[in-house]
Amino acid sequence: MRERMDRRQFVRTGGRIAAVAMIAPLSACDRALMGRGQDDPALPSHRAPRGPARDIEIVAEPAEVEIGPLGVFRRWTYGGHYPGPEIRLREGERLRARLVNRLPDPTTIHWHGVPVPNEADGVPGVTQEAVRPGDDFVYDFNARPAGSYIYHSHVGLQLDRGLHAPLIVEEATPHVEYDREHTVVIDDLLAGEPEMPDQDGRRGPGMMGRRGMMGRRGMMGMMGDETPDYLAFLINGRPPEDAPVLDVTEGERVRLRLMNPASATHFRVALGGHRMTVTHTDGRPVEPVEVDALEIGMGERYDVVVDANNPGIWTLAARGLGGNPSPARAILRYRGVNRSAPAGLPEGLGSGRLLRLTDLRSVETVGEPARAPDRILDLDLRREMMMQGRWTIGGQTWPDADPLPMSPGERVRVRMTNRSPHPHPMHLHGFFFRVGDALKETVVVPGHMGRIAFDFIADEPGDWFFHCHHLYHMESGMARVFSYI
Ligand SMILES: [Cu+2]
Repeated sequence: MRERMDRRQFVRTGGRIAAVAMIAPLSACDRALMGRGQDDPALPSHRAPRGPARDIEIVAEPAEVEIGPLGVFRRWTYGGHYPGPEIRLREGERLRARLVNRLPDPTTIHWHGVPVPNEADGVPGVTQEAVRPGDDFVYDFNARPAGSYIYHSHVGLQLDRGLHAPLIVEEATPHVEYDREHTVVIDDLLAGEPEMPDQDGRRGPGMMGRRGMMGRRGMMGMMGDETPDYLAFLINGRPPEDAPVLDVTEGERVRLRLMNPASATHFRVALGGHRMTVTHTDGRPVEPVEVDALEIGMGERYDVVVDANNPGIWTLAARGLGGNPSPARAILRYRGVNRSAPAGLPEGLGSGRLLRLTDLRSVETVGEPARAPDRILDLDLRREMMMQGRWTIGGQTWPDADPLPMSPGERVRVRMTNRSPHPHPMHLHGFFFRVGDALKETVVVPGHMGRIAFDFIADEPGDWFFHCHHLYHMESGMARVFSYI
C-alpha cells in the first residue's frame, strides 16, 4: 500500500506551498470584485453573489419514505427524498436556490459550512424570518471554497424529521487524486416525532418508555443530555439490514465523503479490510493521515480515500457512541466478487489507530500569517440548574443571550471549557476557524472538562450563529450569536 501511494504521488499539488498559492489569489479576487458598499462603508460584505446563476428549486414537503425492513415512515423531506437530493456545484459557481415550503410549519435552509452572505445563512429570527407554509425564499450565493457540505433546516427539531442533504462543491484540482467517489450520510432515525423532553427528561410515551430508559428519567433533569432513544442508525437512508452498496474496482482509489447530519449521535466509523486516509475535514484539505477509524460529531464531515487493494465484500460501519441501535452499515463491494454477505463488523470499530484532532494539518492558510488574537472569549459550556436546567454558553441561554462581540477584521479566539459530561459538537456559522493546525467549522469539545480553543478572522459582517450541533442541546438554549460591536 505504501509503495502504491508513493508511486502515485499522493499529494498532487506538492502540499502546503502549492495549495496556498492556489487559494490566496481567490481570496484577493473576492475582495476586489465582490466588495459592495453597505450603509456603513466600514463593514463591507465580501460575499455578494455574482456571475451567472444556476437556478434550482427545493420543495420541502412531508413524504412517505420506505426504509427497508423497518417499514414506511412519514418524514419531512426535500423533494420527497430522505436524505434529500445531493447538490453538486463547481467551486465558485453561483447557486440560486428557491425554497418552496409545503410543510405545515415554517422552515429555512442553512448551508452548513459554506461561508455564504449573512442573508443566505438560514437561521430563523437571526438572518431571516422563517419561510411560512405556502411561501418561498431564494438563497443566493457563490459556492466556495470547494468541499463536502450539508444543507439542512435550521428550524426547531425539523432536522430530526429528515430535512438534510449533501452539498458537494467540487475542486478544480483536488489535492489528492482519486478515481471514484461515494457520499456517505450517517443519520439517527426516530421511531416517531421529535419532541423536547420535559424537565424530568420525559418525552411522550413511545419514544423513551419502551426501551429501558426508565432508570434515567428521574435523573434526566440533572444529568441527562436529552438524546432521544433512536430506532436505528442509517447510511444514506438505509438500515443495516438493507445496507447501501458502494461499488469499487480493484486498483482504484476511492474517495468517501463521510457526513454526520444526525441530530444527536456521535459515530465511530471504520472500514473492514482497509485503512482510511483522511484528506479533508469539514470540507477543507488536510495533509493526508492514515487511520483505522475516526469519530465524527454532529455537523462534522471527513473525506477519506481508500486504496481498493483487498478484493472482497467489506463493511463500512458507523457505531453510535452512547446509542443503543446497532451500527449503521454500507457495503464496499469489489466488482467481480461473487461472495454474498460480508463477515462481521470492521475491527476498527473497537480497536486500531483512531484519528486525533492533533493529526489534522491544514494545507491552507487563513489568508494571512498567524498573529496574536485581538480578542479572547472564555466560554463555559454547561447546564445551568438555576435556569431550569437549560444549556448555556458563557453562562447565557438562547434566546435570552447577549451578542458575542467581534470587530471588523479581528482575530477572535474562543476558548471553550466543557463543564458537563457530554461532548458538544460546536459549530460556527459564516467562518472557518483554526483549531490546532486544522481549519474547521465544527469541533467536538470533549466532556468532563474538555477544553478546545479556536481562532477565526471576523472579516464578514452579519449576525453569525454559534451553537451546539446536538439538536436538543441547541433547542435547550445552547446557542449564541457573533455580531460586530
Ligand atoms: Cu451539546
